[in-house]
Amino acid sequence: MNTQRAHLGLAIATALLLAGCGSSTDSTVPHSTAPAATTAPAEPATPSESADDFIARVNATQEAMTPEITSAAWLSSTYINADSQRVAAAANERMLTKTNEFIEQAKLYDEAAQSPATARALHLIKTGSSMPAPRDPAKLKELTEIATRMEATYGAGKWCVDAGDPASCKDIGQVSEILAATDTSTYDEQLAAWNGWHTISVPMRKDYQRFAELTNEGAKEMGFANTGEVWRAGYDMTPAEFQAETDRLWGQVKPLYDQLQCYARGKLVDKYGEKGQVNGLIPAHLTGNLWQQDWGNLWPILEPYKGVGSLDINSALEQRRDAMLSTEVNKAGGMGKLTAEQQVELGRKADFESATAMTKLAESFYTGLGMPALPDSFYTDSQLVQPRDRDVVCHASAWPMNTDGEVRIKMCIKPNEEELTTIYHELGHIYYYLAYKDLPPLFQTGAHDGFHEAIGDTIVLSMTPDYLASIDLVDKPEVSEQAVINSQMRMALAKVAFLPFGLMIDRWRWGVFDGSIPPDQYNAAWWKLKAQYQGVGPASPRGEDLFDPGAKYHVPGNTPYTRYFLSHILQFQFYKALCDASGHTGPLHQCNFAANPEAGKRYWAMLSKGASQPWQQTLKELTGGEQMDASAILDYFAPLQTWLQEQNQGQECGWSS
Ligand code: X8Z
Ligand code: ZN
Repeated sequence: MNTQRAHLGLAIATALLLAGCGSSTDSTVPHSTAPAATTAPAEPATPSESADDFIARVNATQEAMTPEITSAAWLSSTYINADSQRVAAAANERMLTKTNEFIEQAKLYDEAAQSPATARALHLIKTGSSMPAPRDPAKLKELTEIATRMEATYGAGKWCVDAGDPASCKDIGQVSEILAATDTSTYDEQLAAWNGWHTISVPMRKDYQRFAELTNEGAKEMGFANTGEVWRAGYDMTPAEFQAETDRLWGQVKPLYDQLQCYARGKLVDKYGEKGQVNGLIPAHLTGNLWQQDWGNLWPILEPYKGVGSLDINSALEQRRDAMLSTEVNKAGGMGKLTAEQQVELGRKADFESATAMTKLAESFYTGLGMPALPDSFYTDSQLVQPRDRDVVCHASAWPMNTDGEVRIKMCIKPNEEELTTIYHELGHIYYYLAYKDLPPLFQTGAHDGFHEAIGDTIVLSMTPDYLASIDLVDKPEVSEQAVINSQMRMALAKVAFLPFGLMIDRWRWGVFDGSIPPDQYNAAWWKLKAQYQGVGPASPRGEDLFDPGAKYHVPGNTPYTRYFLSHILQFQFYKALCDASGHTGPLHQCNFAANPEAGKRYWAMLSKGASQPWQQTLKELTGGEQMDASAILDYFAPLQTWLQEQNQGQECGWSS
């Protein structure tokens, strides 16, 4: 579910269930033994029920249904088996049916006079669906089966080097480790791992085609042209205006991305020779990341000034985990006293202690701003490390289990920098849930989904070298121009590299939903968009027998993705506003608002508004402006952009897609 709004299922999204990157009730449940829904759009609102009463009933229903639905979804994501899926399917089918019923009823009040709060709630009901479901019960059931199957296929996905030998199979964590080791894995090893992971999505191809047909049918019944239009309707502007907004924002940041692409490509060519590029494109398997969305693992190749201002957080986290293991081993009387099985157990214990310590570190940033401590149940009920005995969906997510502040995260944490920042990201969702938990359930979601994704990332921007030193993750930072460039590059490999990726995934899905990308061009269109936006290409042609979009979680998981692009613009706006509130003067990238009560107060005030008002108003209250705007990210990276331009002088930058 994920999704920001998903509320009563897929659709109403508003709230609950999916508000962050949460579960997937909406998208995953397999098939159901629940009572069949009726084809009728639901009982019409009776004349005796006013719009206010209708909204009160939706809120009460949401509050009542949420715990069971989220529990079922949680089980099916943390214990992938037929039973958990059956239970989740039944819950999901009930929820989808209810959602369709409420959407139909909400339309009956289009002309009625109503309070602003009721009008807002009605609007959210009609636009909050990420998986519009057909009314026909048989088709609704088929949709839930497909969605469940796709997510389970992804969650259990493995690349088996030798098809006959289960011991040769690698899960996403193991494949990612091969790609991440850009300084030790060879070109061919990275290529094999990348190709291997992209075999897991081949079986999803037919399912995705049918999924698009079925959700399009649901969208049309709701009064939209197709599913993509439903997704674009959730931004307090028309779908067409929203699309134009994303083009405008991309136009603002593209010159910065182009410089980074050019610099990275040059370094890859230095390392790999002509194999370091494909017609000006960066080879997809060489970026240290399965999807080329975060280039942080290219640090050994792209570090501007070797060793200046050590920012090796990975080593610090690994050392901490190893120290935890040593303590455990010593307590047990030394390694020599332990059986192989006991050694594995102690390793697991150290993994769990390390993951818990990393989570508490992230929590301390939020409490330092004056936000509440996480409830005890967060630590007892979250999944922090990957279980050994079963398949789970490892993709990180944050879950509101009810409408009253019971929250959890689901991750497979390892001791490295990428995972640490993901914890900060997930806690952003969690603190949003906690801040708006006293609003009516329909308003318990982000101002828009990009806000939800930006909360934790804004905190990550505040993790300057100074801050990292203050929590002993790096040595006292060096102050020099070279250190600034190194630190900016570290951030750009995560934030700037991401921008075109954040845009292209839904460019592809919008095209699938509106029919401009027909099924026999799924893969070709995917790579065309990757070339156009990211300047990335495959090492060898990818045919239509493959289904490369399915190898990225959010496609089988049906999580709209433009939210992350918006988040990467917005988080710099939030950061600037909180820096201003904390009294920061000087270059934006040097600001660290940790422990500043004024910043904390203003942030919490924004979070507490949830979706109770248009996002433009919420943005204005924090930043003073009503528009998403890239000037803050450009201001932040100004030193790096100048440096990149100098480095790239004489290079032929750019590519043709
Ligand atoms: O999916 C996520 C989060 C959960 S909302 C872990 N993110 C996107 C991704 O991994 O593709 C965070 C950044 C982008
Ligand atoms: Zn998220």
